[in-house]
Amino acid sequence: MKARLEALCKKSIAECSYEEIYRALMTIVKEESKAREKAVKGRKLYYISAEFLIGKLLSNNLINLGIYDEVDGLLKESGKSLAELEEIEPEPSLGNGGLGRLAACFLDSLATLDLPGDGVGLMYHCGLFRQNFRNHCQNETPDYWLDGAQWAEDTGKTYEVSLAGKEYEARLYRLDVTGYDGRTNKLNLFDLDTVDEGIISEGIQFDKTEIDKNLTLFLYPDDSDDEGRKLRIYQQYLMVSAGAQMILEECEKRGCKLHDLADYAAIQINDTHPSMVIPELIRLLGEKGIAFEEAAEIVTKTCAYTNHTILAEALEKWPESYLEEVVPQLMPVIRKLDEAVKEKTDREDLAIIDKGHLVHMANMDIHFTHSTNGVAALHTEILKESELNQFYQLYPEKFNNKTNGITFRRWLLSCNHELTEYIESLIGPGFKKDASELKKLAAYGDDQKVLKRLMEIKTANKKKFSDWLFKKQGVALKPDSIFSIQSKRLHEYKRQQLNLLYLIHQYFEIKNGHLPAAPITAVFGAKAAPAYITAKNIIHALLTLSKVVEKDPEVSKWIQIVLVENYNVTAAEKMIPACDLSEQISLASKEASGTGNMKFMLNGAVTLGTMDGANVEIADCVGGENIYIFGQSSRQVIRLYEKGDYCAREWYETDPNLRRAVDFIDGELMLSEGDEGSLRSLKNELVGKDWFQTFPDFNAYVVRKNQAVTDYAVNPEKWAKMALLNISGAGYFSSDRTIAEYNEDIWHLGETEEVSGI
Ligand code: 26Y
Repeated sequence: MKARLEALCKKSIAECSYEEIYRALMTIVKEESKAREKAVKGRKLYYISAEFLIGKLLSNNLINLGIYDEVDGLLKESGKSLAELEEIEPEPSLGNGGLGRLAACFLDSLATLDLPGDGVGLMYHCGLFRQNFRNHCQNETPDYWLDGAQWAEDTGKTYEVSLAGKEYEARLYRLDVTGYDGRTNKLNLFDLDTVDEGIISEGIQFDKTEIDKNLTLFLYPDDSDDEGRKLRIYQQYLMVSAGAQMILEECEKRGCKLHDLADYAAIQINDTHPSMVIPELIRLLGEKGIAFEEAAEIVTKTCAYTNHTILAEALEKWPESYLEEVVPQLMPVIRKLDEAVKEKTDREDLAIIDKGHLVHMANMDIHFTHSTNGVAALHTEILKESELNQFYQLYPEKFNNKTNGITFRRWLLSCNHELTEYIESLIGPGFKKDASELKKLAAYGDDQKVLKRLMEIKTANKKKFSDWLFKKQGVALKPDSIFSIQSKRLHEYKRQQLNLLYLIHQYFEIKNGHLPAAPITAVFGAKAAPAYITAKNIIHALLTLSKVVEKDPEVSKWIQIVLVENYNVTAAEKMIPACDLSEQISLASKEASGTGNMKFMLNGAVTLGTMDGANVEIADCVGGENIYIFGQSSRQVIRLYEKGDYCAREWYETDPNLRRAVDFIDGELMLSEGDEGSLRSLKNELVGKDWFQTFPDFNAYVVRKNQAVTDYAVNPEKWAKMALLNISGAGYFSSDRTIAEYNEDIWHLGETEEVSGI
């Protein structure tokens, strides 16, 4: 390895700059990955997704290729460190949140399990915006992550895509996805050569009509106007049309007669963003001489759909007129699909095109795929019993659950070396390939030596995170305080505002001499969608409160509030190992699964959460005594919505503690630091609406969180044991398990199946 590196750099490692070492290692990784490519037999998966939140690639690839320790040692010998080397790698900006990170974990697990499965998506030039804070507000700037050496390679292949009647060339870029001791699969990303970062001005503004220049600039461009919404359709179609052509081409190369497409390809549609792949495939099969009915059947057998939300606003519905303008070639197909449905049933809520001429993408997915899955047990139950009940009645056999998972390579082995090593010293290395072996850790639940060491590792990780944050943001943290962390997209349903209310409540308690059992460090990581005003107001309130607290020496002894700027995978890798209390406080029924919750538990944090999404299964795995659950149940929440008589103002008027906290938001102190309009409007939103029912859960949250803080402070052995049992109970949440289930129930990769009935 040493010789290879030095040959590439043409000098000794000690003499190389980090940039030179990085490029040389990239070359070596690419060569090693190539050696693990395998021919595909039978069915291959294509996971189509608008997001792939893959994170930095170097270290993860070194781990998966089994050469991390060797490289680490070599660098150390020359007075260099892998940790510093990692700093120079830009994080790919190809995703936003859980859905994108899930796609990345899935690619890792597919390759690790030696299953043939590629990703298909878009090569965004700036992806998701970069976040910074100014005047206690979120600002957005473009993230030019493509500058510098690239993992993705230009394949030289292009596909013609017709958008609004004009022809464009989609160029295919490819990057390797190598599994842990596994094969190499590919992530396929499309782009247009004509896209021009030069048209970006004033933050992340650009001309939305110049499609050839703007098409792949940003992920989720602002859709608050018609042009923005159409741009989303342009993007989606570029992805699915180029993707569908690539899939058909690959299958035909492997000898597939397109009548047998389902024997060669399984296509997983990640939420509704890639849904147009259904009519696009039918259209392409039609061009190759396959009649509509058969084409629709083939596509139904090939495709499967994953639902990630029950929030109505995230279930895409496009006006027929937009589709007619951007993808006129698809409309005849979509109308035929709609007619086929209408022949079967006249229920309006099952239609693809509704009376208001909106095309319901999720409806098309459920009718014309063979599988619809939710992403956690509770979520799937809610889909079957309420949100999609009409579909469940029609196609009970299509519905199934696939509880999400995370790859332990990135979220333990790579981000928490100390803990990994220590676990290995206790139970051996088997857990790295078979996560269920983590269970063996439970045997150490009463071993004081082990518990003590576990807490030492946690403290070391808190220090590391604190040092990193100090370098980045100039903020110093107290490692002996309890680190409560809420990191996830900023959204009202996730209820960062409930955490805000708790912190204000604590402010008053401290002022009144009721001190918490331990000092609390409340850490947030969250980006708000640029057009989502309430989300931005919540960020503003948190930043303002952070300043108010900081300025008050009496309170700042006990509470510190920190928002990590530009929260992304890299930041998460620092934050998660440092967490004591994992905040998973969404309104029950609203968080489909959550995956951060799994990452935190795996790294020895204890969850404070509602019975929502995968929290329910986490509680199952660790037992009720090792998790802090609070709040209304999903049943209660759903009933309250059905009755429609939730009145936030009543809660506000009858609960003095709550009222005190809410009034503080636009009280004198906050106004002395923050913006009146923004703070007022947040308060009004809460008192006048509180659509995600923070008020009914407020008291339970305060009580439960204080209980956790007290346990942490007065009963450290109990806390350490809970942490240990959380790690040992995390095995179920490996994405290897999830992918094995998808494969078993939906994909059957690498097998050929007799085609019948077509
Ligand atoms: C187009 C727009 C409306 C939109 C943009 C992004 C819609 C949805 C999304 C992203 C959704 C997302 O990240 N969902 C999360 O998926 C995770 C993986 O299944 C879940 O764990 C998490 O609960 C869910 O919020």
